[in-house]
Amino acid sequence: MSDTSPKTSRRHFLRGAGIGAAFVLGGCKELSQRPWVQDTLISAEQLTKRVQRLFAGSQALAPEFAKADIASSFRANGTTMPATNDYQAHAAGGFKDWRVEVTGLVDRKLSLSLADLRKFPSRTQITRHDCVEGWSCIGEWTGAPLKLVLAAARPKANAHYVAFRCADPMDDLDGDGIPESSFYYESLDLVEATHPQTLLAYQLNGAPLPVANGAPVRLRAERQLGYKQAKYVRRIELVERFEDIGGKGGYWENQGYNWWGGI
Ligand SMILES: Nc1nc2c(c(=O)[nH]1)N[C@H]1C(S)=C(S)[C@@H](COP(=O)(O)O)O[C@H]1N2
Ligand SMILES: [Mo]
Repeated sequence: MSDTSPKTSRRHFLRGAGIGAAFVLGGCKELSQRPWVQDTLISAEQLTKRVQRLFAGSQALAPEFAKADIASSFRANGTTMPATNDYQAHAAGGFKDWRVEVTGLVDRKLSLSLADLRKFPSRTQITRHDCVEGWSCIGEWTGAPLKLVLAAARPKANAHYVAFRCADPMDDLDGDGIPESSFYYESLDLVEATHPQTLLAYQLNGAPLPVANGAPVRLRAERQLGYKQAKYVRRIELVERFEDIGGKGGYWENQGYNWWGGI
C-alpha cells in the first residue's frame, strides 16, 4: 500500500478485507450499503479500524497464501543490522543468550530465551507484508502466538496496550548508555496483540530469522502495515495509556504515520 489518502486506503482495505468479511457478512455488497461506509468525513484511520472491528470481526484473519506464492527472497527494509556492540555480540553468539522480557502491567514478569519461546505451541502462516513505501512481499512465518505469551505473563486488568522495544537505535548514536527512547519501538492494542495471527516470529521460510529481517525475534501482526512489524524485539511492555509508551506510540508514528496501521 503506497498511499494513505482516505480514498485509496478505503479501496485497498475493502479489497483486502473481502475474504475475511465474506464469512461474516455473506459478501461485500451489504458492507457498501452501510451508510457510514459512504461517510467520507470519517477519517481513513477510524474507518479502517471500524470496518475491521465491527464488520470484518475483531478476530477475522488476514489472507494466507500457498507455498508457491512465497517470494524467493524476502525483502528487507529499515534497519538491516542494529548498530550496537551488544546486538552484534548476540548475533556472533547465535543469540543463545537473547532474552525477550515481558514487563509492565503484568502479574508475572517473564524473561524468555529462544528455547522458551519455542516451547509455546507454534503457528506457521504464509502472509503478505505491505510496506507503505509501496512494495509487498509474501513469506512464511513461524513463531509463538503473542496471545499465549501474554497469557503466561497474566496482564493486569488495566493493561490496554502492548509496546515492543527493539534493539536497533534510530538516532546516530553508538556505545553504551543509548537512551531507550532512541530505539525503534511499536505498539498494538490488546485486540491486535491477541489476534490469532499475531506472532513473536523466530523463523522465516522454515529457517531462523535472518538478521536483516529481525533476528532473533520479530513481531508479525498480519492485519497491520509493515512499520508495525517490529524487528529485533527485546522487551514487551504492557501499559495502560499511550502516554506511558512515549511519543505517538511508535517510531514511524512519531514521523507522522497513523498509529492504526490496518491494511
Ligand atoms: N526494529 C525495527 N523494526 C522494523 C523496522 C526497523 O527499521 N526497525 N522497519 C519497519 C518497516 S517500515 C518495515 S516495511 C518492516 C520491514 O521488515 P523486513 O526487513 O523483514 O522486510 O519492518 C518494520 N519493523
Ligand atoms: Mo515499511
